[in-house]
Amino acid sequence: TFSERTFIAIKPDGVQRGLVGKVISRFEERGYKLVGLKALAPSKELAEKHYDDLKARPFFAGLVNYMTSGTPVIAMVWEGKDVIKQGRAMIGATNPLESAPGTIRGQYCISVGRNIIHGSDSFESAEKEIGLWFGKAGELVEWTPANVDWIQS
Ligand code: DAT
Ligand code: MG
Repeated sequence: TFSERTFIAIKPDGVQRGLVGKVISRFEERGYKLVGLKALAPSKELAEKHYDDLKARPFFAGLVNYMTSGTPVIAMVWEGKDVIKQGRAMIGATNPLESAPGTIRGQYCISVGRNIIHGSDSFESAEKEIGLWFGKAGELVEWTPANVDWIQS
């Protein structure tokens, strides 16, 4: 729907590699609206809650260590038509070696353990992740872009 929101995060490798602006530009240029953004070094508790559905997987400990390296994660909420599904398509497959060229992962990375970006995979996970990373009141901003009528009708 029009006001659908998704949680997108640039992971520590994306930040270290200077890809923050490029990722933000793709969402901005597509016509999506940024309603929340912050840099934070997530706690182990936050990383574990974020990836709760993967806790039984053999790579879970490594995944949590990577996310809690001390390098910031850039946590964002993007809003707009079909943004959850479209965001996943823009990001590309989980394994960058299977991500189509031109997707974010397909353009910028080659390793599943260093795949630079996260995006919510469903409405339910978007709700959960936005609440987890932007739980405090006032962290998300409702606003109307001046170009809104030129992006959707
Ligand atoms: P996605 O990030 O595309 O939603 P996911 O939710 O299945 O993928 O997994 C979360 C992250 O865990 C993924 O971005 C990278 C890591 N991961 C997934 N599968 C992995 C594997 N087989 N080996 C190492 N890391 C993996
Ligand atoms: Mg996932």
